[in-house]
Amino acid sequence: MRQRLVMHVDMDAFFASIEQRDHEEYRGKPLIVGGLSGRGVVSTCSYEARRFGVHSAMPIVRAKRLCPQGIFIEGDYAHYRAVSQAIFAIFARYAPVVEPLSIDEAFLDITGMELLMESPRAYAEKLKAEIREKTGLVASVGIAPNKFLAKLASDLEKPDGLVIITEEGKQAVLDPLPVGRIWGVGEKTAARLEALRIRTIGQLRRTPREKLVRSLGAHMADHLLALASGIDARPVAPREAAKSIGKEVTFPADIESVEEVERVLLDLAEKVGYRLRRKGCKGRTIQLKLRLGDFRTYTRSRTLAEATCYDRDIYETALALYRALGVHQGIRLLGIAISGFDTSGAISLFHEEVRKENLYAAIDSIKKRFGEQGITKAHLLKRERADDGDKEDEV
Ligand code: TTP
Ligand code: MG
Repeated sequence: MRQRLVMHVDMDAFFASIEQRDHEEYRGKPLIVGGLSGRGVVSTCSYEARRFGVHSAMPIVRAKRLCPQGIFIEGDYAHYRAVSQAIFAIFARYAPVVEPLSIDEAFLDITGMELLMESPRAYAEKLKAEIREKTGLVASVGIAPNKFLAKLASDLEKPDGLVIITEEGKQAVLDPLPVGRIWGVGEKTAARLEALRIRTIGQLRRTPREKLVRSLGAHMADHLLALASGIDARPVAPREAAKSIGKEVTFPADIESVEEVERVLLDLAEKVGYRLRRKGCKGRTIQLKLRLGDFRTYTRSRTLAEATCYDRDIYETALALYRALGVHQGIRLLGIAISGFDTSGAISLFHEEVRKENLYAAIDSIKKRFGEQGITKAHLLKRERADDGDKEDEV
């Protein structure tokens, strides 16, 4: 197979850098962007603030203790989204295929573009310079033969980084790093590996497959061994706008009570809402799916007057649909999906909207850091059930 060339670009201290660009008085200072209410969390902070130990998803209260001289601001998410669009417009001119990962980062497949570049390094320097010129912001770039290594590379010399990992050099870079640097290794997997005394990627790579399979299962073991060897065949794939976003769950034993249905719907609504907000979109049509033990399946939907991305709206609509259906027993599967996306992306400036956006931004910040279980109603954590995963219908 021809060697690929993948570039990963990630903006440095994105929200904070935008604010420092726009406000001279913030430059060179520890600046913290986040929800300022009592229970708010840090969205991000300038590198000056990171020296005090402040980081994303930390409670604001703690950030204030660590860095009392810091400047604390709420942030303007609509503004950050607009800047993000300008950056993605630049990306689009540097690669035929761009895969957005979040508001400030993307993979660019630059395989076969040698004619356009003196060298991969010169190409990345040109891109960084153009971003700086057009937006006044600094990006870190990683280039490697695959996505995993490219993402790792962009992070190695942040801020203002530019790191190239080659096929020949990859093992030397990977081996000393802690296993937590592998994309997808969260606290749980890291703890399992720690129990096997595997701390570095090098140790992981040299562990017999069977030993890993016993602890993590074949699927995870193979996945980790490949990444530890710097192998990752996942293609850079553009994300088409999804037509619908949904989540459904199948229960190990059919559920029999209305209370239980309500709890599950709340959980599903929170998950769907979170994913909508991460994509920065709102939907108007909410669909409920319900399957009985005998596989009879019902779907019901309702279109709201206004598009939403809020858990409460999604939950209340799904609940109303469920109540109207009048089926209360022997439920095998429940799902919620939302479609009819609002493409304008316009954000209402009414106070109530802003307050809600900030509240949900704070919730999402925690979820992004700790996974979707980061914030959820405590009683949901007690439930054991099979999760059918995310559903996203590509156009
Ligand atoms: P990141 O790229 O993770 O962080 P960053 O750009 O601020 O800093 P770095 O130089 O380390 O890349 O996230 C991009 C933006 O997403 C960030 O500026 C704010 C937002 N964000 C949150 O709102 N909450 C979070 O928990 C995280 C991690 C990011
Ligand atoms: Mg970033």
